[in-house]
Amino acid sequence: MHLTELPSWKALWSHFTHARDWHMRQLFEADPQRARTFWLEHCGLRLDYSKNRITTQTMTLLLQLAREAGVAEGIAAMFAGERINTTEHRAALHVALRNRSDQPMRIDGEDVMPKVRSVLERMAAFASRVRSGQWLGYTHQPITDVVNIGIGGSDLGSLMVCQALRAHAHPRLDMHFVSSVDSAQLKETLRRVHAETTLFIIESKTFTTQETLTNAHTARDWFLRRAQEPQAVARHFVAVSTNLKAVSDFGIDPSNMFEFWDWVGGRFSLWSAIGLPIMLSIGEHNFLELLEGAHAMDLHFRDAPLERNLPVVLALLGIWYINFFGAGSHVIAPYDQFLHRLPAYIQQLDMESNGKRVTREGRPVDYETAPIIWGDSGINGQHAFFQLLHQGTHISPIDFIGSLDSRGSLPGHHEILLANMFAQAEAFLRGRDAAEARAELAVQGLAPAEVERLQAFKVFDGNRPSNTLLLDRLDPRHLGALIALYEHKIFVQGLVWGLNSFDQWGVELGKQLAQAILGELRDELPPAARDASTTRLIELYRRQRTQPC
Ligand code: G6Q
Repeated sequence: MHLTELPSWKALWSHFTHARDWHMRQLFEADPQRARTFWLEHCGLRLDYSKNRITTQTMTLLLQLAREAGVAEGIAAMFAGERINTTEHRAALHVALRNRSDQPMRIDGEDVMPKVRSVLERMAAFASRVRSGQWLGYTHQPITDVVNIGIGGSDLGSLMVCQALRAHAHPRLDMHFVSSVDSAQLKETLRRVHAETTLFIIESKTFTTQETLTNAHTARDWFLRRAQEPQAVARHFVAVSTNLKAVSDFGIDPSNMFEFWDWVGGRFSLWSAIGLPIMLSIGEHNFLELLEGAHAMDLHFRDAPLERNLPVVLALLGIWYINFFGAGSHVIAPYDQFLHRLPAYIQQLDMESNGKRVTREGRPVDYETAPIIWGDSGINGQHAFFQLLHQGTHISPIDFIGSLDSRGSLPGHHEILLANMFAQAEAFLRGRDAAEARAELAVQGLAPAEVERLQAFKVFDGNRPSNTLLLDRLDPRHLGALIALYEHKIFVQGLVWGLNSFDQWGVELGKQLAQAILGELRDELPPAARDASTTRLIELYRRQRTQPC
């Protein structure tokens, strides 16, 4: 049945006519157990979702929505290796990449686990040689720098995890990530490394991506100018791809290629060979811990009842705000400097998965889908964009993410960090009403007229929803669980909205047009008929190339 026809959807709308007027201050006053009721723990992750505009009745209706929308069946289909990516006729079986049990995982009857394990073993053997210093460059020196060349799903995951787990990084290996075709990034990186001791990893699922291949060719030319001998490439270039032919056409020995498969979506690929930079940086043991954490979350997601299922609950809360309150965006605010790339990572995961306007059947939706995901380090955000979150006209639910463990922190710092995180969540919940604002101003000894004039600016409505996610500690296992939590949350939302969360056709149009425009910028193609604005921009560039300003 169509989403908006479901009984639970209609019941939620009728429930919303009351819920929109609730203030969370009253919800907390009315129910002293609230912080216990709306609390879930699993895999070393604690979710406090009591600071939401919900009651138990709201959750009952949202869970009914999940049941009527077929969430349980969708989860089962994913784990069964069904081709749930219907536009590309592919399974989305990234859970197999971190299946640490001895159970098979099948696609069309074939158990994919033997090949998953075999690639993991090759990665581990290679990583161990590089890390131990056995793998030598063309001048017989150990590797000191790893440059990952890739973009989107072939960049963000490894970059985010390597930064998050910097405390576990190998002391000799400096990790660098080059994604942009703006040569500034590659130039800057090459300036900092030496050909003799640098390992390049070219990561591309398709091995056709313009930005990655351009950077890869430039890096190889740079390397050969220094090494002077083509055989040296084999000691310094490895590839991660699904496209063996394109990798060997590029000149990388197939024995230096680490494979993955079409059933691994780019943005879900850090668990595959795409995670090679992660394994090089943190080692096999820690990489397996990352997989273990994700696997624990997978089992929880597959087996826990919907009402105690962390990804399902987070997904339903999101739907409550997006579809009923009209919240167009969602903020990710990590209170951990090492997690500062997490918002960007989740941005791709969510917006590329559910930024869709037609259902799996190709029918336009008549409800909102993915919100705009944004965010940054929470402690920095407090001094910047949090103003809008507190007193602006938009309502953006916020995920506060922090860890309980202060080990590794300088004395006193971790408490200040957590105090701020808790205080912000409290402020978003309670706000400050006019009476409180007046009282605060009066204490400062201001004249009554001035108190009256200023109070309007000092009022905070509060009632702004947030989730608090606390990790026991930021380590490979907890990070694995955290990432898998978001992957599955997004999948559940896609299921409720009836979307295919695993394709990304929106990325295509710009790529095709860029190829055509490139031909014109280089005078290789005649000007095509296009809009006046684009034509003018192309002409401007071509003119200035012959007559620089
Ligand atoms: C991810 C997307 C996209 C992709 C990049 C790189 O899900 O499909 O971000 O990862 O476009 O693609 P290649 O790995 O094929 O170079």
